[in-house]
Amino acid sequence: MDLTRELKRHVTRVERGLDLLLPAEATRPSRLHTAMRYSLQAGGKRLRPVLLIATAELMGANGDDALPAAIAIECVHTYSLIHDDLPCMDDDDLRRGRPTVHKAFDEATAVLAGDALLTHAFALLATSYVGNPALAVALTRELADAAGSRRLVGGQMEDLLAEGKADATPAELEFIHLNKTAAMIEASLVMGGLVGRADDTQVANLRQIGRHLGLAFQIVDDILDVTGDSATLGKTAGKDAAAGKTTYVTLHGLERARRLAREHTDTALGTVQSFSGQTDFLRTLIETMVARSG
Ligand code: GRG
Repeated sequence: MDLTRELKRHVTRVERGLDLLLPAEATRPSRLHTAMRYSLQAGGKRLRPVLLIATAELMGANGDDALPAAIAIECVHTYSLIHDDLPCMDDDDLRRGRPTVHKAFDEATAVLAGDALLTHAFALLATSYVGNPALAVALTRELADAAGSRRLVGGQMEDLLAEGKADATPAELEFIHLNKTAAMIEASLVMGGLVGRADDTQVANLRQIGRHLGLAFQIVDDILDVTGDSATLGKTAGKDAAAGKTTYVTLHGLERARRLAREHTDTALGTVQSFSGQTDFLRTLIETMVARSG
């Protein structure tokens, strides 16, 4: 299969959806809506929305029906990046290859743009799936769980608490990454499944894929922080070491970290095999997401 062409088809659909489903820059207050679009339209890789749409299509749904859910997850992901970059959190100047929102605008605007994106995500689910209330509720619950205090926000809290703590344990690190990173990847797959009317077993399998893919993705991110450069990454490299953070690389070394990433990827790919239908794109996408570590 031609991954590049298929990926382009998905990303084009997501970019079009972002433009269509976000308030226009001119909407009052224009500064806020401009900041929301500035961060969203800065050219992220769109992995989560593409995963969501690809999963819905794998389950036999029409990709357009999955688009509002895909935009909702990208809104939540982007809010988390904007807030993560703030001086009170990771304090970063560069994101998606451009100045972070608080650098390009100001801190208060960055906080508000993040708040507004998070809220907009749920408004999108409520309005776009109003014709299928059971689906609207299931999608809302999934996204709220993944983005909430036990998962994304909780993972970020423990990440901040672990900062400078050179003796974090593998179990602590796993909690952080299962929630800070894997939760949103898991939700992408599950929400795609829900749009495609997945049954309970299929949802459980999608969760399993998301969990292992999320961990592999984070291990690769830790590796790239050591081996990558800021220009290629579009964000500041070497930040983990500078912050004295425990990562998969500090805990296990580069070679074992690479091996662990491979193992989690293989588990994710193995579970994809449980789906009948056209799994080529999903399998290739998973490989691509974790192939960045070289
Ligand atoms: C502020 C509640 C809150 C959470 C922040 C997302 C996050 C949690 C922190 C960002 C730091 C980090 C390394 C997170 C791990 C997940 C990750 C690698 C995010 C970046 O995702 P990509 O590479 O980014 O898909 P793009 O820009 O391509 O969308």
